[in-house]
Amino acid sequence: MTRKALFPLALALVLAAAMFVTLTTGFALAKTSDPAANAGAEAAAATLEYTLLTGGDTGQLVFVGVGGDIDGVINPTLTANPGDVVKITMINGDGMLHDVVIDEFDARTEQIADVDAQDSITFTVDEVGEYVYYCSVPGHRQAGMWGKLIVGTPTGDSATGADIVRNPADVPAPVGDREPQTVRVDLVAEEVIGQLADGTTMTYFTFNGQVPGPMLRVRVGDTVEIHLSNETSSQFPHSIDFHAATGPGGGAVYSNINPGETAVFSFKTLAPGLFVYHCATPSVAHHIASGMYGMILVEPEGGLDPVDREFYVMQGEIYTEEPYGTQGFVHFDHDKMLAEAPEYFVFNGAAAGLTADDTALHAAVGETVRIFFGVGGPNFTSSFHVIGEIMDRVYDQASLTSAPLTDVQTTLVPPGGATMVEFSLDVPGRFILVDHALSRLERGLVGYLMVDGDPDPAIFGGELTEGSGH
Ligand SMILES: [Cu+2]
Repeated sequence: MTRKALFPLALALVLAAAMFVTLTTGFALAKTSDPAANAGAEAAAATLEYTLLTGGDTGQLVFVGVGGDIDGVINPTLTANPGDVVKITMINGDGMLHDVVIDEFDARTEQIADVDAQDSITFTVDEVGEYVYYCSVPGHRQAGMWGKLIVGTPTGDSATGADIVRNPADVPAPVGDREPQTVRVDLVAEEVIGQLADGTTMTYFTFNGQVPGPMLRVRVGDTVEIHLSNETSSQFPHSIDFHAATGPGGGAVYSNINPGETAVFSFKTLAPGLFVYHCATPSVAHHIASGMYGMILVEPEGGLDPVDREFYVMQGEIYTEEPYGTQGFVHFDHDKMLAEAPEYFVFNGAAAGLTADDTALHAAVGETVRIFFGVGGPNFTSSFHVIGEIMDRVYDQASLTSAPLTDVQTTLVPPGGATMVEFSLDVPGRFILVDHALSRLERGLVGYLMVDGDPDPAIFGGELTEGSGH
């Protein structure tokens, strides 16, 4: 009890000490213009300083940033520019044995276990890249004591990350007419630095490395056996909630797992439909905004009518500290998320994600198209619309047991909801998928349906007037 009561005070003292150290070092920096004074004075050469406190008051095996932009941030991402001399000071805040190591720079503090004891590493970063700092005491990195040092991706420099956009044609084959069975599904929670836009990257939380997670396809009456693993390298716990499941949390009660763990649970599909699944680990909205959502199609008995092309598209919002269009690595902004003020709106995870030739939807005149469309969100309802098309059939709210709406221009899809739309293609050209709340188009929400074939002037014809611009 006493120890607990004293702890915040101890922490305050540590923080004060850390600030004092930073201040005095700052003075030292200012004063050491005499080269002789630099001899053996490593700290004075540092152009960038960070302080990390072990544990802090979190009760977890983590580093907590002290001072500046990283103050209070768990496992903060440290940034530097090539040529910087970086000093990282570790202060022991929990009385357990720890160190800070960055392999690439051969930088390693002493291992210290005394509360308030500290040590630092100073090294020069030359190469642009992403590095990991971690505690090398056995088990500590796995338990969560690691973070990133990113060199050379500040605002203004473009960045490249993993391609996280799921191809909209990545749809499983129809189930069709078969008896119910047990279907095993393996999912992996993966945290990746992915390409948000041209020259812009961010940390995504994904199922199986892409956004949305894989489309799953079963029939009503099937038992779905989920094996969810959380990668060892993850920094957060993750879980999964299936809207297709009947039971508390949609499965989240069985699946909240730490890095390195695997959960297994099953549910029976009692109703057909197109259902969203998503991570349900708090802050749930943060995990969803980072890309952790997907859909499962539960086909009715006998399956769906065949069509020529099926596509899988999901909409989401992304909340970053940096304004829309900023180059480089951008950071998640919790306040903007609570204010529901996103910087980006995305189809399949990235700004303009479905406009490249290899990620656009492709079809031909005379074909029938079915789009499985859902909203991961977390917050914004979509007014889903395909510019230049009329949807022949809309399975409103993704209900497959109701008759579809016919001849629809725009359909509403709420967060955590879906729709199934079908239409035939009469003329060629580029048809544009949007949310008809069109401000969002200017924040990245756009996809192309490219249709090949011969024009039919009886359906759509005319002449481009000279000077009309387009
Ligand atoms: Cu998660």
